[in-house]
Amino acid sequence: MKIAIMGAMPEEIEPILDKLDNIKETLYAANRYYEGSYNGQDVVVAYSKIGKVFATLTATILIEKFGCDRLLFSGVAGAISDELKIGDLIIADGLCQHDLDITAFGHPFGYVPEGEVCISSDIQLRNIAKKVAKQKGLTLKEGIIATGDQFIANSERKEWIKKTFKADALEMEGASVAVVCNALDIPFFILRAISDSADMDAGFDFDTFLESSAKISADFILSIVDEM
Ligand code: 3QA
Repeated sequence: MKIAIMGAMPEEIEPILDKLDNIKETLYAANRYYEGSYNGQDVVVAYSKIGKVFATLTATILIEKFGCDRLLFSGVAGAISDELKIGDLIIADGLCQHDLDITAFGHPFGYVPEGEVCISSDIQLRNIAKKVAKQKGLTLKEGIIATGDQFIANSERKEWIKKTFKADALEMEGASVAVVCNALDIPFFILRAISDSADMDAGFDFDTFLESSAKISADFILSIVDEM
């Protein structure tokens, strides 16, 4: 088993890199990939850069070039559900693209022919995450994560995403990782800790809580690796 651990921003993977042994850095496709081991388990770590296109590229390379057969995403997200406060953890049971729109042809938001509105993450990995949360006495919400190439700092847009996709949190990479892993048949899951509430304070909150929330997510991911 070789596990890919992916984030979008440097802050999201730095707490993980700090814990790896024997790191080997490879430059490929204009990005850095870090092969190493965590408590004896082979892992490959990378941050993609922000957004769906970069995330798609990085997830594909982690699988196709580095031979990873599991993919875990760790990072931060904007909350939609009122239950989620800054620092809280959510795992995606399903992921959708809120900015995908060919509704002019009568299709639902988030859908293109031969695709699906919502892609499910791996049930076994989700169960491991729940077990780890229980052991640690942490609350872990399970729900739908909506992805799009927009930083949402607007309550109206947030409400629209909530209503349209029944989403609990939003970010900018998860659904593209889901598309890649689903197509290549690689078990994956997406974990996020809340950094903001996607409202008019989101920019400020994000800057304030990016580092602390990214660390919460990264620590949880490493406990999951231990449990796999
Ligand atoms: C936002 C990051 C992107 O990778 C998606 C954080 C947290 N809150 C969000 C929100 N809307 C959408 N996504 C999120 N991540 C990048 S913009 C800031 C870049 O600063 C999740 C996320 N409300 C870089 C310094 O200039």
